[in-house]
Amino acid sequence: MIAPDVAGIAEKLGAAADAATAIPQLAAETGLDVDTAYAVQAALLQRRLDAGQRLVGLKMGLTSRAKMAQVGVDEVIWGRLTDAMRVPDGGVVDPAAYIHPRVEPEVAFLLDRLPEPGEPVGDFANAVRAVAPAIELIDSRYADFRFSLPDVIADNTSAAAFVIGPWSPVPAGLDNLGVLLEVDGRVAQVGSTAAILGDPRRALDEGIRLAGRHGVRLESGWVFLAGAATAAVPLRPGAHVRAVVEKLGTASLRASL
Ligand code: OOG
Ligand code: MG
Repeated sequence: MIAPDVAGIAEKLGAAADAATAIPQLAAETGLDVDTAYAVQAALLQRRLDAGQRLVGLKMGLTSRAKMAQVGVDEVIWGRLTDAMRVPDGGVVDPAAYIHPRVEPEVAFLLDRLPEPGEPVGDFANAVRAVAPAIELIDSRYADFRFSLPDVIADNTSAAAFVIGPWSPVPAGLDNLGVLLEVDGRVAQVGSTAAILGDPRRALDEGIRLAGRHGVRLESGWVFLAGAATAAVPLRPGAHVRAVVEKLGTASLRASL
């Protein structure tokens, strides 16, 4: 089989996001494996940097069983966040700018002093300056929100937008905080931060390890999304969405009509 066309695949995925138009899955047809899929993801990031965006962080995906089960992929993955994806807390997003947007509750970390590559995080309170409740808006560029592992990695792990709530100092424990996703004042999903690899702090170890395999080193000042604790729900026009994390507070967004 001829080597997959990394630049060509990245261009297809980037154009699909720009036009908010789904494309067919492409990993099976192009022979894309996980390593090559991360190369596509890097090319997609470069496309955004060329358009003037800035890399501001990293997101984990499929760190909870609820998420793995929802999408039928059971490996932890990671993607890149740029400044253009950030929506202010309480801000408005236009659902028509996306293909089939979904929202999910997350915990965000503001990174501080990180260990050398290959070393464990050790003292979490040293590595992380602050924590916050967050919402991730995901939008697979593939038809019907269906994909294989290399497909979703190439598609920057469905990253589309994110909202960070108020930052707090790192609390003593993060491993068993209640998580709610509310839509229009009604509870849509309930979970616990324990669903995120047993403790969301572990997501940072995994992020450092997995991104390090591809030569990416996390940086001080970056935002880090630990992965959703619950399944994601579709974002409908006009919806008001809140993610509530016990002890950390609330992040919210509104979808325009
Ligand atoms: C993949 C992205 C998963 C998470 O928090 O688990 C993710 C997807 O569900 O489309 O962001
Ligand atoms: Mg997520």
